[in-house]
Amino acid sequence: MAKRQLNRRQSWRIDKIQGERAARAAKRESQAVQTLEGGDLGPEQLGLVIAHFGVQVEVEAQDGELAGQVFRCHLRANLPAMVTGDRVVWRAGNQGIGVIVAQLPRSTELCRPDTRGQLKPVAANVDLIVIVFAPLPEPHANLIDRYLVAAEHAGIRPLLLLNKADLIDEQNAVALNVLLGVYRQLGYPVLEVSAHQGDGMEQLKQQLDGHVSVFVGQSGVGKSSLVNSLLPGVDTRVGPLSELTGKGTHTTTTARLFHFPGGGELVDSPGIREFGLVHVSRADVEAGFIEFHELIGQCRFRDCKHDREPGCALLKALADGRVQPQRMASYRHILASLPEADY
Ligand SMILES: Nc1nc2c(ncn2[C@@H]2O[C@H](COP(=O)(O)OP(=O)(O)O)[C@@H](O)[C@H]2O)c(=O)[nH]1
Ligand SMILES: [Mg+2]
Ligand SMILES: [Zn+2]
Repeated sequence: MAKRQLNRRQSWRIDKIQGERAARAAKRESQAVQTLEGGDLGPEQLGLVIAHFGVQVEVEAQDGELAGQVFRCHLRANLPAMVTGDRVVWRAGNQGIGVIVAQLPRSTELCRPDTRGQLKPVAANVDLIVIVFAPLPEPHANLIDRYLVAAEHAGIRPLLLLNKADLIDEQNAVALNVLLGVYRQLGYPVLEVSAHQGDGMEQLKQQLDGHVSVFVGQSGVGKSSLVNSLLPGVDTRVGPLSELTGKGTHTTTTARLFHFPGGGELVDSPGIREFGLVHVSRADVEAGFIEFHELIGQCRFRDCKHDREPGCALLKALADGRVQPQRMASYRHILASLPEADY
């Protein structure tokens, strides 16, 4: 079915209404902050944003006697937008409501395009991308390579996780070993687990400890099963902990931060699990193939497309076996899928 197109007048009205709504929300917000600031505020302390709803966020106290407790917080005007995973300085007000006074620098940002195609951060300070695949649905090396490019682009370390190890049989074992071998040879950490049978789950917990992780991968590989097994008794679909004050400003969370009982944090939302390759250039794709790093810049022609040019360092490495054919094919496939303008 074709999407109903809004005409210009309708879109203009919607934009206008949304603009007015945002202005009213901002006004309420600054009044709320003023009221809080007028009262007794606690000392400045460190906090972790565990969820955000438009103009308000949920902050977990990181130090002092409040450590571990969760507070709804308003944002002081002039602060940048907050996302889940942000580390902040905040002050407690009365009735469990606080004010964020500063945002600490982010070590990483996971971005997604919004409805207008603009890249927006959705999570901050994630430092491990767990790329999940399984014997079934049949894994595609190309998809794994896309996630690796995305991870490299975001500056976040990847972990390759083969789930459903209980489904490895005589039929698929050889192909799976070849696939895993490609990534082990490149030096990527690879783990085999079964969310159902529990094999390898202890090693996985050890790998997650001390990190802020996201789980990504195609539908059906067992991400929900893994997360449920690692977070027993937690409903990851839950939105806000409580109804927030702002009437009519019902906004759903884009991501929420959870603590693994075995150590480490998970940032999770359906959107993040679908995190893929967005808005990368040819150079980004090349940078995402770690075995190319020492080869880029070594070709005879500076604008070499590594296609059939003489003196191409990548083609030579391919012929010598230093670049694996499957990875070269994957590289070409990803490049071919980029919009023309990104070349
Ligand atoms: N055999 C087997 N099946 C699994 C395992 N983990 C998940 N599944 C099954 O795979 C299917 C998809 O799992 P789900 O967690 O919904 O995957 P998601 O789409 O990535 O979130 C479900 O039928 C699960 O029961 C596993 O370790 N072994
Ligand atoms: Mg799922
Ligand atoms: Zn070349």
